[in-house]
Amino acid sequence: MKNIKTNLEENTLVITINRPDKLNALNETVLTELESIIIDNRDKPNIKCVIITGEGDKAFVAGADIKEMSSFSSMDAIKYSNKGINLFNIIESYPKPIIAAVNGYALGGGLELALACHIRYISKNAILGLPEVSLGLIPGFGGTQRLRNIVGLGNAIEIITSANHIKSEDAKKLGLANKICDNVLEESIELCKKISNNSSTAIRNAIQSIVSGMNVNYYDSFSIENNLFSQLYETEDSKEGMLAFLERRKPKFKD
Ligand code: DAK
Repeated sequence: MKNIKTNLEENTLVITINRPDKLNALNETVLTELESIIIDNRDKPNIKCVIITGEGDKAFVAGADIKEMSSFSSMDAIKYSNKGINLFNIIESYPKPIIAAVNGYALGGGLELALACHIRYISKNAILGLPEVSLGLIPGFGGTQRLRNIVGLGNAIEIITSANHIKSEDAKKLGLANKICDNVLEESIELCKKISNNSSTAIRNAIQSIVSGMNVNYYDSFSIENNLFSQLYETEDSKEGMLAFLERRKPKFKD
């Protein structure tokens, strides 16, 4: 891999976007490599959580690669756009929790990537924003929709139309960040360890219920939840989880 590094921290796969001299901007190679790693690890039972972060302490991802984008033909633009949209949808619907460990700038496509992740832990020096309108563009990887879902209509319109840089405290207040961290990677790994103690099958169904529920009518979403809930009664994990509670011991999930 040219622009991505990976390492395993117990059951957590840490993916680091590695272009620090370009503030980890997303070029086509990064998107291709990220997609391949995400897909390859989807069904590996030893991997229970994924963290995406950026190399260095200055940036998570400073956006789509403006230099690369500026020389696109319209065919290139469609290819790039499809690649990004497809990848971010895969991330959002991934069966394992994906945490964005935001260590500095998360701008444009970088914030869109973090918004597609399930959880956002950010460093104190993090700066978030969708400045595309200042380049004569709009967010194109699903950011308009995901931002609105997370911060609400008024906040989303203000953030996108102003192209404001949002500091960590404000990001937390807006609900853009789950937590401001002293050491964002360490604290993300700690969270993953906690998550890994729980049943992976139940976690998979919970994420599916939450994410698919967003795309249907409110009352239909309860049927999705109901189906995913009842399916779990056929798993060893649910039997073990409830038995362990009754026997006052820690469960041993098989996944
Ligand atoms: N792309 C390419 N290179 C970048 C970059 C980026 N987004 N951000 C930074 N760099 C590069 C700089 O060019 C510089 O490279 P050299 O000149 O040293 O070779 C290096 O990283 C260091 O950056 P600076 O020298 O600028 O560092 P500073 O500390 O002075 O400033 C900064 C940091 C983050 C404030 C600044 O670099 C900056 O404003 N960067 C651009 C941020 C930005 O505008 N991001 C949004 C990009 S647009 C779509 C899909 C997606 C998108 C749109 C449509 N469709 C499918 C339709 C998404 C668009 C975007 O993300």
